[in-house]
Amino acid sequence: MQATRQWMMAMVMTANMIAAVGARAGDLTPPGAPGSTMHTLDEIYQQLLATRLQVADTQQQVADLEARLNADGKHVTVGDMVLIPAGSFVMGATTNVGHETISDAAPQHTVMVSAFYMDKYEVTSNLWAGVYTWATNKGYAFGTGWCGKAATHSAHSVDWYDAIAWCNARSQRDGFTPCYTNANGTVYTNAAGNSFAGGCNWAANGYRLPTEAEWEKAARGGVANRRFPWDDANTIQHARANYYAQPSSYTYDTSPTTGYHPSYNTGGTPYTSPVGSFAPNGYGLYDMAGNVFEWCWDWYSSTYYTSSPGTDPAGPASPLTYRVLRGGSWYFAEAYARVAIRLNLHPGDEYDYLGFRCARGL
Ligand SMILES: [Ca+2]
Repeated sequence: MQATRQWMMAMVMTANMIAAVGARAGDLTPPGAPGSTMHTLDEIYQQLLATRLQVADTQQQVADLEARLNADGKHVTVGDMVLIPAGSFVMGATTNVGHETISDAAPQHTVMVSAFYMDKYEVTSNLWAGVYTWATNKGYAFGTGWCGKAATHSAHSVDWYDAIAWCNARSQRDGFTPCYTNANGTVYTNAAGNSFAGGCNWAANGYRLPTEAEWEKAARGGVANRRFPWDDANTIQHARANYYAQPSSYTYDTSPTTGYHPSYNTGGTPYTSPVGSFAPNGYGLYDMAGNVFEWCWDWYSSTYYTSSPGTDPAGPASPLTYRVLRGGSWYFAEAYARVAIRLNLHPGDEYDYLGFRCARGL
């Protein structure tokens, strides 16, 4: 509490200092030289620096408390993110539910994943647009951008490069450390050229794409040996997700309605749904099956599971051709909504069935 009070006092002092030199919030260059009752730029800088450190301290305290609450079995959410607790899970095609032959999702293997935050929802068109505007005003550059059927629907037609630059912008806008850096260590802000030769700073606390292992752990919702993100059945219906139903082709599709989801196949494609239109999974995450596919960080290798590390795997290290996407979509059949299924596309590809959601380290 004392740290919070100090932080609030610092904020008031800082606001007073800015007012004293006639500068506006967000504009720390005062008009003219400081007078006898004014603070110098250096003084303002020092105070802001102290405030920033106090904010970081408060964020750490919040993270510590969240971890303790989670250890006590509480369901912790931070804004629109959920804390996925540290722990092991069995990754890969679930063999005990029958005909689950997914050659590139074998063998099943146990993976330890450190705690992380995950967006409850796919990034919406509204969230994308807000960060996008902020980012382009700060010098970020994107490729062809994005589309969204409505403000609360998923952003789609986002390529992988734009997605990671957008993650950096969201981090900077919200006061976190960006994760994606260029080869020279600078923040990755230029996705217009569809190239990325840098890496991910996993220790940074900013927004980023989940790894494939993080995504699958999150999708399984804390429940083992299930085909879909829910824990009470190994079947799927339109009541649970937005996908292309073919109950005559798949025994595990018991939907009474076939084809596109009847509630959303209007107004032209894409037939996305407002995020969160269906029940969440055990971690409180929505649309982990269907609506739009979601980009992951990892390069795609069909044989990765035969050699992936047991702790926090992040995909093949060497540059390959395709990046992983997960979770099915309004346009794809039920088989692609399974938690273990792995798809891949070129990172420059963009489709109206493909979006993403963010993870964030603690
Ligand atoms: Ca999805």
